[in-house]
Amino acid sequence: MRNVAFPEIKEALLGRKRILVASHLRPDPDAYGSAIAAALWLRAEGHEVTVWNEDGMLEKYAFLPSSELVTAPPVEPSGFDAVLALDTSVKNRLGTVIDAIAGSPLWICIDHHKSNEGYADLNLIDPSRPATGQILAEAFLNEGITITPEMATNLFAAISTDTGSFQYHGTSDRTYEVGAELIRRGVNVAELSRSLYENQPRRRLELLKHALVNAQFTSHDRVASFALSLADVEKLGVIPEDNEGIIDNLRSVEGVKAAAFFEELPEGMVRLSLRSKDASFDACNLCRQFGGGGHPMASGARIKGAFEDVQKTVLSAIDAALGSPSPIR
Ligand SMILES: [Mn+2]
Repeated sequence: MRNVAFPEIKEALLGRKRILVASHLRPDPDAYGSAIAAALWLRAEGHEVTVWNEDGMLEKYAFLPSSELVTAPPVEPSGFDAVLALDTSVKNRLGTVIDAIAGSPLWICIDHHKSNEGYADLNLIDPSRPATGQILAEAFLNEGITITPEMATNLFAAISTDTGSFQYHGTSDRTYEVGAELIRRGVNVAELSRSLYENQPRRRLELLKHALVNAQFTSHDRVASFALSLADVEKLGVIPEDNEGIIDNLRSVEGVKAAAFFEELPEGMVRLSLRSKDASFDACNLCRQFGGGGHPMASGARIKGAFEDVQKTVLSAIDAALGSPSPIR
């Protein structure tokens, strides 16, 4: 694959009138924030910009400035001169967006997933950055591109959530510097953080209660996991977007190196979300064994099989990957 620097991408977009900006399904604020910030930049440059996400704009992130730019793709395909895919590790994570693109536009990808093999014509993939939003923010700063308060807020939301509020692996001095630059350009940190972190629906708390009561500790208490069956979903009345972040409560337990969340899906499928807290356990490698991928510290997979069987298989694969516990604790 060909990895390029941002100026080459900027150059390639010059003179391309209609640009589609897209990001991965089951979007998080990095997917949305990067897409909205990129769209605002491209609009300011005079392009005709469309922003699609398979899930449209989720209610819980609709507070992001200019969130109304994001829509679900239409059924009838449209043609574009270029497609800019953001935060999307494999093309099929764009979901129904792909079916809505007619013709063969120039494909550009900007992403920070280690597992991204570069499916676009021009790829800017930098796994050393903890969020796609940071790659974009640095690119804008380096190129002297005007970052409006709306763009800054979207980029800050992207970085804040992907780093667990500037905490996780990959958060560097540069991340804080970029954060500071964005604050100087108009981010209201307290207001944004309240919208991001202190605005959860009651349903989500019910799900958290369920997770805490049903958490299991295995592999000498180095693995914490919980399972959510279709029956549980029905009983609790939760919707998929409520799941986000629940797993972090399990990972936060002392001594836990890996946290797994198993979600039963219709038609004999199971969604695995896997988190690592220790560099010696690579969640991405583990998920790849099951056809998934992501980051070393946060990955996922969709696995076919009976709910209980998949849990057993995955937990024993994690156990094997962890090896024997060290005798000195
Ligand atoms: Mn991301």
